[in-house]
Amino acid sequence: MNDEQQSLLLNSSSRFSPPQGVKLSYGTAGFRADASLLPSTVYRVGILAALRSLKTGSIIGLMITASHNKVSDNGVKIADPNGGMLSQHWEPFADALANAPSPQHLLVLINEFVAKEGILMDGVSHAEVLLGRDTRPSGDALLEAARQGVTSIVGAVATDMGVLTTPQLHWMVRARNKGVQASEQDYFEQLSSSFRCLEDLIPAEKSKLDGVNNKVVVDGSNGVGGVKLKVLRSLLNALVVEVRNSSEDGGVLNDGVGADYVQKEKVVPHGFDSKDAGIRCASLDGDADRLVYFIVPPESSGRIDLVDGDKILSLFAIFIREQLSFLNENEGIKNSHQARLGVVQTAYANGASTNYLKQLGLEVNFTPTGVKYLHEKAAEFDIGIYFEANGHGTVLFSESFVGWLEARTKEISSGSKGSEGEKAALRLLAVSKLINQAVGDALSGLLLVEVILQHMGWSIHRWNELYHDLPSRQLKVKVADRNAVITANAETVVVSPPGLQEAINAETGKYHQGRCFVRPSGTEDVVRVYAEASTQEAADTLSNSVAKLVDQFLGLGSS
Ligand code: NG1
Ligand code: ZN
Repeated sequence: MNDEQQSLLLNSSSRFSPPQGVKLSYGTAGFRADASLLPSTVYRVGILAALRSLKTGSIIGLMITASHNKVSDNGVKIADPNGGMLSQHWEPFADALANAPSPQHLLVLINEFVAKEGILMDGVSHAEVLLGRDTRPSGDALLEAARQGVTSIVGAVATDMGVLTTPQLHWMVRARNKGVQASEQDYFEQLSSSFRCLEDLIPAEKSKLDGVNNKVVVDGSNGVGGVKLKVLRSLLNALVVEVRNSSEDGGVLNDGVGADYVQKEKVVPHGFDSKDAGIRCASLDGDADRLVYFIVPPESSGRIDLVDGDKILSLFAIFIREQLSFLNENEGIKNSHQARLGVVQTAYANGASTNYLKQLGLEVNFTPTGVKYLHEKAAEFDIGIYFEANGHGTVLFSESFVGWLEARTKEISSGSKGSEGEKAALRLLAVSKLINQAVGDALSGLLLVEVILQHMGWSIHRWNELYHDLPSRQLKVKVADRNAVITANAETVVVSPPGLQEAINAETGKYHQGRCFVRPSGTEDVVRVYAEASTQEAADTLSNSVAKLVDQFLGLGSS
């Protein structure tokens, strides 16, 4: 590092003191904390992003958001060149940077790291970081901190992309690095045109929207998703999208609204009531990377029927499997491409969804919790569908399969209606453009759900009836050290402390259709307990008993 670079870093970092007595960690979702604690961390993540751009020779993204957390929190995370999450290999460096006590320590860390990684800080190499933020009031000042971090590396520029959903920023990073159009307008155009293409390919007998079914009401969690959805809907024809709880409506972000609230509490969000009974409703989270649907029942109990990420996955799987079977039936002789379809879930997926998917003959894979694991696994297939029950997920298409689809669809003369196989190829290609290939995206997910329901001629009730969720319960247990819980087999088995798994097995064995697992949270200082059984009462009792076991084995020691 030359003198100019050194003094630039020392000068700018002296303006951002790290908070005293707080240890921050780049968890499964980046750094998150009360916004007042974050300027120095965001500034330092700006430095990291610039270094990552130098290292990879590609554009990097930096998103300022705390997703479904309360409005006074904020956070920061990095999008890697392919639009995915930051390589896990860099996470320890992120932790070290955020916690360096002084500018001098920071400089030593950076020097050591660039030497180890072989990053050329010659002042000639160019780096670029795209910055985005959600609607949180603290976002503007934190974006400025990020900009200062990026530009404290000689040769690095920061491009402010403005207020965005998290998936929009990931999409833009991916598109820029592929050398294709990457503005926000391009995003909206790609989503809306592929949606219209799928609409045009709906079988004639099902294509008549009946005036009841063409409307979806969306809870925007008082965040950025509602604002963007309003732009997107202006580019659609037949679908009516009513947006409630959008950030400009004045409600508090994520307060009694949004996908996280709806999924965890299973109650009607603010802005919805019994007048919405029976209508197709959906909820986004604060940065619009999660999507769940719900139905308000006719009686005013305040409860909802949740149509969660597992059911979205099932809907996508049915549709894609149908298209693949058309392809194979009609194209089998002409083309030998047998696409491999896989689905990926975590242990939080409802057991009824897993059984259903297996009954369809699909290959179901499990990974530990965390989008990066699911995404990585799904990328092994020609078409990989992954979802967390909480509504984060997407459908990944391999480059070779997209290439095959492109070549196949080019042969179809324009205007011709084509065979079932040809239509299936066109549909799959449109799905690969509609659904975000970088991360889970509530807006693109919503459009795909909507067009598949039209394609099937299904109401939300018909969709919800695919299978019945087993009753489940999630609990949190405070323990002295959550990292004392070590798990294996995609977090379904505890290997340490010894004896705990045997005790959980003995308890679970008492319940019909019982299933239970415990794991340390990656985002909160708790151990989570998940239990399923044939009745709600049984799921509640099982989860309570296992929570007691966790407390006995790992308790705070005070009682
Ligand atoms: P943790 O706190 O590790 O359980 C939670 C969610 C994850 C994921 C991350 C990131 C549950 C049970 N866990 O992780 O699925 O979304 O937050 O936001 O919902
Ligand atoms: Zn989110």
